[in-house]
Amino acid sequence: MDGTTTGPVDVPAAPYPLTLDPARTALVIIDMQRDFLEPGGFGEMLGNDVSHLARTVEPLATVLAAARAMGMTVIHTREGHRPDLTDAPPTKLARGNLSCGIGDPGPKGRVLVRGEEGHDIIDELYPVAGEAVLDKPGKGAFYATDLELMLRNGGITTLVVTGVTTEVCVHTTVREGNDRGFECLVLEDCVGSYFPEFHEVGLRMIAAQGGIFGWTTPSAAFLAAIGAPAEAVAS
Ligand code: TIU
Repeated sequence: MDGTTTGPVDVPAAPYPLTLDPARTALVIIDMQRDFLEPGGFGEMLGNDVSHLARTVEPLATVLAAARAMGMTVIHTREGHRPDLTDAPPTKLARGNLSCGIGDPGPKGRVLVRGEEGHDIIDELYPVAGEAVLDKPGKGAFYATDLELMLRNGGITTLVVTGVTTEVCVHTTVREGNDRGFECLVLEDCVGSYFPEFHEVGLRMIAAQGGIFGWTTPSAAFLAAIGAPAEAVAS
């Protein structure tokens, strides 16, 4: 952290304010990949309307710019598999009875395969040097990855979770993080679902019961609380 904020801050959130220390907080960006966000990708092949996810890009780009300006830890994840698919459960490969599924050639290369165009992160949020890019075979970012090790080694206690999709990979990651003792704050406008109703209920599920899995808040509330530099927020 080389930012303007020192020490813990209170972030207005549901179900109650979350105290976090930006120096011990990681911005986690889940699966903002072409395969999920762009027409012709895996998300659309599953029968989804990808336009529902587009609204997350601009606010997330603002949060990412602020995190970079403040020197906050940033971690990007990508869901996908080795080219030989040895890390993909046969059940996952078979799911959906798709004519073009995981590993098959599609318009953006082999679907959800590492190294292929569709598997990579969209240009607007592309990682820069110093930001971890974590390849995960499952929905959760902790399963079969070294994320927990990286976070513990970095002294991270709080995750600001963003990305897609709200009720699938975001939810799974928040649940996994919560069980491991990390405080998880989900930025409401920086997560999205192909199903608006799942998005709404997914957010409510996180904050219900006194914050059973974590907290939720709009990105503007988070940025104001951490004292994000105005030029980063405006860019
Ligand atoms: N299909 C769906 O909603 N999501 C996924 O398959 N992966 C993620 O959420 N990243």
